[in-house]
Amino acid sequence: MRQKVLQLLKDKSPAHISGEEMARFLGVSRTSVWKNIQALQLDGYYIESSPRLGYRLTGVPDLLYPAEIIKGLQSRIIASAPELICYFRQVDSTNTALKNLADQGAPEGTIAIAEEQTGGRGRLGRSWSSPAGKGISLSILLRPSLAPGDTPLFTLMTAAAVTQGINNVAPGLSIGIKWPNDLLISRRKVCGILTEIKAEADLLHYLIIGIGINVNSKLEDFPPELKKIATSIYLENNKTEVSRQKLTCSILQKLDDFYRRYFLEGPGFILAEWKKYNITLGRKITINTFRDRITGTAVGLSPRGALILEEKDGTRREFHSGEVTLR
Ligand code: BT5
Repeated sequence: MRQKVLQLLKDKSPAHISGEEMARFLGVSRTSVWKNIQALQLDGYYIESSPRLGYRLTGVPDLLYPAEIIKGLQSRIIASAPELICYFRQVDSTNTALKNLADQGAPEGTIAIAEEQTGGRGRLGRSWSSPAGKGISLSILLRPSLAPGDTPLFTLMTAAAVTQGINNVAPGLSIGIKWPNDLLISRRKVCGILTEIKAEADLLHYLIIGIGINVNSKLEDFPPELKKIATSIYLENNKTEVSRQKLTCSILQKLDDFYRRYFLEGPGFILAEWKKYNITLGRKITINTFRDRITGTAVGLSPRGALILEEKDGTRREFHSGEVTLR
C-alpha cells in the first residue's frame, strides 16, 4: 500500500492529490492513506500536506529503496523484479546476508543492498568501511553453470562494469583497475570487490559478488587509516555529489548486460572490457600470495582471468589470487 500511495503522489507531482481521491482510487480509508503518508515521510520522502489541497510530493531521498532502483532499470536477470532486491538500512555485511538467502534457495539475480554495513568484509578477513548513506554496499547472486576455476573472470567482469557504470553518471573520471579487484582514481581506492563462492570440486553452486563504492564520502567520513589510501567519487568529481540511486541503476544495468554477453561471446569479451581500464599489465609489480612475494612484470591475463607475471629470468607464472603492489 505504501508503494501504491507513493506511486499516486509521483504520478500527480508537482500537483497535489487529496487524501479522499487517493482513498477512493485505492479502495482504502482516508486514515489508511494518512498512515502510509506518515510512513513515507519517516522513510525520508518529502511530502507537503495542505488541508485544502491534499498531499504533494516535493522530494525523494537519495536512499537505495527497491522502488527507486527498479524504476530506472531494464535488466533481464540481475534485480529484474522488485522481489529480487533485498534492502537493508543497516546490515553486518550484504555478502553474508545474501549468502544466507542463497543457501535458502534465492534465485539468480537476487541482490542485497544496504545504506550502511557494520561488518563490511574485504578479502582474507580484512574489513571494508561503509558508513551510512555515503556509499553503495551491494551484493549480487549468480548461479552460472560453470567450474569454480572460472570465478576470477566474474571479478574482472564486475570491475569493468562498475567502472563503466561510474563513468555514465560521473563522466571524465579516470578510473583504473588494479588486478584483480581494486578500482583506483589518482592511485587511491574508490571501490573494492569481494567475490565469494559455494562450490564442489567441479561444480559451482553459486557466486556472490560484493561491491563496495565510496560515492559521496567526504574526507572526514573515512577512518584515519584510510584517509591517505581511499577516495570517493565526490572527492574526485570536483566535490559534486552524484545520485546513489542513479549510480546503482547504472551499475546493475551494465552488469546485467555483461553477464548475458559473457554467455554469448565468451570470456574474451570480458578480458577485452577489463583491459580498457587496466593499470596493471605492462607494469612492474610485486604480488603477495599466501606462500610467496614475487616481483616481476605483469605481462598478461590467462583466458580465465589469472594474472601472468614474468620474472627477471624470463620465467612466467600464473596467479589466480593475490595482492598486487604497483611499482
Ligand atoms: C576489498 O577487499 O576491496 C573488497 C571490498 C568489498 C566490499 C563489499 S561491500 C558489499 C559487500 N559486502 C561485504 O561485506 N563486502 C562487500 P580487499 O582487497 O581485501 O581490501 C580491503 C582493504 O581496503 C582494507 O584492508 C583497507 O585497507 C581498504 N579499505 C577498507 N575500506 C575501504 C574503503 N571504504 N575505501 C577504500 N579502501 C578501503
